[in-house]
Amino acid sequence: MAGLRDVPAASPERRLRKGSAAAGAEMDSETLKKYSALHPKPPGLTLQYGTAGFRTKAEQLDHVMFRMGLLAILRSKAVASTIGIMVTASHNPEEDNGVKLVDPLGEMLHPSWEEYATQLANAEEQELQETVTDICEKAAVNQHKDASVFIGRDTRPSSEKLSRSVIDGISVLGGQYHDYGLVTTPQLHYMVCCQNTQGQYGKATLEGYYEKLSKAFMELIKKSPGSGESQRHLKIDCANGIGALKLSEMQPYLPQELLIHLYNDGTKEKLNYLCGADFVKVHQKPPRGLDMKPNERCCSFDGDADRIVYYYKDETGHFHLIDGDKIATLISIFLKELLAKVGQTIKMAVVQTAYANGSSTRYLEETLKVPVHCVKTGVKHLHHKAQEFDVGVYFEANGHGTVLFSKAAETKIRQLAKEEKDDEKREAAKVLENMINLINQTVGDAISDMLVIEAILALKGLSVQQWDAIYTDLPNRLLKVQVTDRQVIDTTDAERRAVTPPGLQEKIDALVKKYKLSRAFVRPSGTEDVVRIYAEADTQENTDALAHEVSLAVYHLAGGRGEPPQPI
Ligand code: 16G
Ligand code: ZN
Repeated sequence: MAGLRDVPAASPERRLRKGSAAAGAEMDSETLKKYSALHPKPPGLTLQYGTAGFRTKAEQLDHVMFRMGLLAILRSKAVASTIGIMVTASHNPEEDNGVKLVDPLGEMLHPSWEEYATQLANAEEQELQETVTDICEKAAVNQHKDASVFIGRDTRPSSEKLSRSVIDGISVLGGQYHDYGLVTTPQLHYMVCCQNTQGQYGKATLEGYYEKLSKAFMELIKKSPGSGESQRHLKIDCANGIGALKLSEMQPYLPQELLIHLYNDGTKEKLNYLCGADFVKVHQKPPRGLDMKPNERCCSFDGDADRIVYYYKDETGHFHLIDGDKIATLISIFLKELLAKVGQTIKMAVVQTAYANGSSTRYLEETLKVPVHCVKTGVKHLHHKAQEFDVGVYFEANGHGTVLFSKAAETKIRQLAKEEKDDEKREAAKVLENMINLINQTVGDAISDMLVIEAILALKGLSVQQWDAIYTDLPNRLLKVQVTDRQVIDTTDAERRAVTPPGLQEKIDALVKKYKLSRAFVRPSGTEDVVRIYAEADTQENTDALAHEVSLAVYHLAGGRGEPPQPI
């Protein structure tokens, strides 16, 4: 693979290895059998490649890892590019693990291949060879092509061994691989993108990542009022995960102006336990292990550092969460002003899911006058939609998001930053150019998002309270209900309406009508065996009542299991 030779092989973590079988040779079925026997599939166990890949208890995943190593090679041959494999279960408990594949430009695995992933993971031992052959035929895999895979893993105790199983799978099919070891999920996405764009996106090393981001950040904050004099402090809850490790590595690259203080760095407590972005968002309370003084700016990463939420405590001790919706709003305000200054017809839109707080959607549409689009839950849906615009800002309320710039918009901005004669326009274009360099366009990235937010707050001279006050969140409640088969719930309109079971949507409509500023929807979870219920209304009391009534409707109309849901 031509691109592989372009990458410097100097850094210590870079070891390009060749698998056992000769690259390009037909698969040797005896070798496959032999290696597969070392990673036996528990008979009868079936798993599905869901919204975030495979995810379950770590001890059930050995065969899945081996087989995803095989699949990554097939995918790499099919698209003649480097493919990424990340071993992580993100915000799930430490005992879980998971795996997801990364496509050539750093995107999530193409949906047509999710099905192959599921087939391969579920094939019984004696069907494995046939399944591989079948995928090769269906996906027109040219077995004679070279293959290359980048591997990364989070800090879970099970991750190292599982990533070795991935390598076994890769080796059987004779591909080249590079094991980056411990990296955040977005760092691996970044590496894959750098590799496949021949370095245009940056250098495919951790150093390259730190240098690219810190340079853009420094360029940005140079222009902030009081730069060089004041120091900005930020407390970061690292969920006892990989974020702590990678932020400490990055610290020497960061300017004096930003002082980050790391908490929950994984040296004492368990990953994601009572901390991290998911915990803070779901429970709407501070993580354990982070002492918060009034009005201090704090944030939480999740276990693999692809989500971030901010928060603070006011003088009365009241906790204020600043979630993905408010992050998207801050970024949109900032970008919109700059785009207006450069005076080009560069169109911006925001992409959200049904979980976005109604106040955020209203603010974006009515006050900021930015088009908002709603898509199904899951990063790939948001990412895909955001690609339709010159500038596509996407965030899930849970804190996963980024900004995508179209090739045309990026070229225009870089050109203006270099050649524009009008000083004000040129300066605005330069800021935009640095934003492009700072944001990780491959996927939501807690480190990159944090730097984007810190730069915007510094440049606009905004405190965390002022940011929070842009709009007031509507009270909201998220519940879950267990049913016999969650697939009896089918939804439409970006999951905002239930099509089945019959009568459920009519019931929800009637309940919603009882309250002011109210909204509710239900959807089967893509990661847990539950149905999720979301409600919002004018007061917390009404919201909780509505959420409870909707959960009862789901319980009765969709085959609830166990005890009926209790009032909140
Ligand atoms: C996964 C998704 C996340 C989504 C969540 C919903 C990716 C990488 N992650 O974590 O975007 O918000 O699932 O979970 O796509 P749920 O279907 O269980 O509600
Ligand atoms: Zn995550």
